[in-house]
Amino acid sequence: MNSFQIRVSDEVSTALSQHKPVVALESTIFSHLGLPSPANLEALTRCTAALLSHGVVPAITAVLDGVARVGIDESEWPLILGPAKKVGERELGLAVAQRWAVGATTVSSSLLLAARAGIRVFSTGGIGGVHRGAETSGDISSDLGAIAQHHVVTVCAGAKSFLDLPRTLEYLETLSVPVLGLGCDFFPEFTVERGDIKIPARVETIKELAEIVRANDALGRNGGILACVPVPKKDGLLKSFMDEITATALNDANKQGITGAAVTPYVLKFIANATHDASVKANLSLAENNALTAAQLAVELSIAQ
Ligand code: PSU
Ligand code: MN
Repeated sequence: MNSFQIRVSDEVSTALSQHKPVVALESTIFSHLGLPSPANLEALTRCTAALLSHGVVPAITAVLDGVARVGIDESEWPLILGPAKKVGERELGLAVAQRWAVGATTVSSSLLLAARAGIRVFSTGGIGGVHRGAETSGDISSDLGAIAQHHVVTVCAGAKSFLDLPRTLEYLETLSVPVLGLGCDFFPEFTVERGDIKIPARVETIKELAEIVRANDALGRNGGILACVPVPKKDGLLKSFMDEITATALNDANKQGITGAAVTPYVLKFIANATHDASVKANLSLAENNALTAAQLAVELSIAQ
């Protein structure tokens, strides 16, 4: 027998055994791959505080010293804030077997870890999706398959606006993922103040969202659900402004020959520089807001148990 197993922190496992609310968080967004320093620490602090303010236990996922972890405490935060290797779901086994020092988990690997630990709600910024030009590059984030597969609700501000959003939504439909807009008619576009693609379904309240989660459970659907919340209005960026910057960023990535897993971190960084960090401010705001929403959902689901 090998000893490859997921290490769930005492705090998280106690909360789960007592049916207390727990929300999983990924670590890529908090690493240098997702946000520049010191905004990454601010994001981690604000997201964690948002969960704690609702009495929810944060369960940050990561690979540390070759161990897949669910729930890391504050003394270990510096590890994920520093240099890290991106760990999608397919890299998890690799990172464990090869004992990677610090693996930053993406949406897909976090969902696997959350599901194995028995956590029902996961919060992130914007999910990955179908990249523009995917018809030739074939670049489709493994986030989508993982959202469909794992029995976890992902709370997000839609998908990153530099993706091909209509195709991302089509793909989610193909995978049979319920896509719900909380108080919004349009699929949120990450840091953009208002999207313009109609969302498949709108819900008004957290209670309604929880009811949909329970109905899916009762029907024996074992996959995930995508709950979308727009970036708070005061921090959202203008669509026309972002469209222009995105076009330049993608052009630049293309010219530099950036492909595969490197595309998302490269484009995020380019946009942060080009917007003089307004995109970073929006990213922090939406990540915190998603954590607040996820916290409310986790509380609602835990009450009904
Ligand atoms: N959203 C952010 N920042 C990020 C990401 C998403 O605001 O860094 C990361 C997430 O970890 C997501 C990943 O799972 O990008 C998707 O990468 P790719 O497109 O290579 O699958
Ligand atoms: Mn990709």
